[in-house]
Amino acid sequence: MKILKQIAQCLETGDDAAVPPLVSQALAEGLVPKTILDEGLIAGMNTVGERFRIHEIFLPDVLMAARAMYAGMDILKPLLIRSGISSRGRVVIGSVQGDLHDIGKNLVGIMLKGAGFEVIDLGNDVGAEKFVAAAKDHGALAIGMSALLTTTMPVMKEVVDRLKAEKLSDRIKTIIGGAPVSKGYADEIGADAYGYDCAQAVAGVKKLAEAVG
Ligand code: B1M
Repeated sequence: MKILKQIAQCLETGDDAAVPPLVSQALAEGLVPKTILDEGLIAGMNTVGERFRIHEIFLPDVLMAARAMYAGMDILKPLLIRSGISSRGRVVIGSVQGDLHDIGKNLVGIMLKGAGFEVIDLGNDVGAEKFVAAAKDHGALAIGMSALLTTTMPVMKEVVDRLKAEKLSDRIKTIIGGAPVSKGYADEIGADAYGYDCAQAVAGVKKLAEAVG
């Protein structure tokens, strides 16, 4: 669809001013928010990531793309969050220590809120101790961790290990995700669930909520 391609292209050119009117236009044309997110904003960001990987573009371009992504997410956010739903439980989320990537984590938070969970977002660069302390303080049923760098993924294991050491793993579950993370890695470190994308993150947390009762 032409409008989705235009949105994706705005991310590639870092044109954050052009994104909101295009997203509004796409909505007016009857496209659902999830399609605009997946096939417009995320598709554009994927191209940016690939071009960055092969050194066709550089860090400032990626930053501009992130700004354009957020300009679009601002419009979609209220549409993705349904209001007035009673809480299905609390979930603590964050990007792990050393990791400043927060777009995917924020999307996971938006979708969890939309599914009726209360979300305590610790932001980015969050260490194991802080994750566990926040989950205890808020009586959370799960900790959701996001990592975009292979170098920061080990923090996820630290959280899992800390929960085990404090004998909390029965009542505080873990779910992990992010581009370099896989189901295999989740199994390897003993995380309770893995989400390939934000929709799977919601499905995973729902299952965990059932498991902890
Ligand atoms: Co960076 N970066 N970046 N970056 N960046 C990547 C991750 C990279 C793959 C790019 C590349 O080389 N192709 C690469 C990592 C390589 C590696 O580790 N193997 C990389 C690098 C190297 C770096 C720096 C080191 C660059 C440098 O400084 N030389 C640096 C590190 C900074 C740091 O964190 N300490 C850096 C910096 C940045 C910016 C700040 C410029 C910016 C981030 C801005 C921001 O987040 N506010 C940025 C961006 C934008 C990217 C790419 C291009 C896009 C990431 C993104 O937002 N994608 C990325 C390339 C890529 O991933 N293709 C790249 C869109 C987002 C919706 O997807 O976050 O994957 P994602 O979330 C998905 C799923 O993964 C899942 O759901 C979401 C979709 O529904 N998901 C979960 C995410 N979290 C989940 C949690 C769950 C479940 C599912 O459960 C709890």
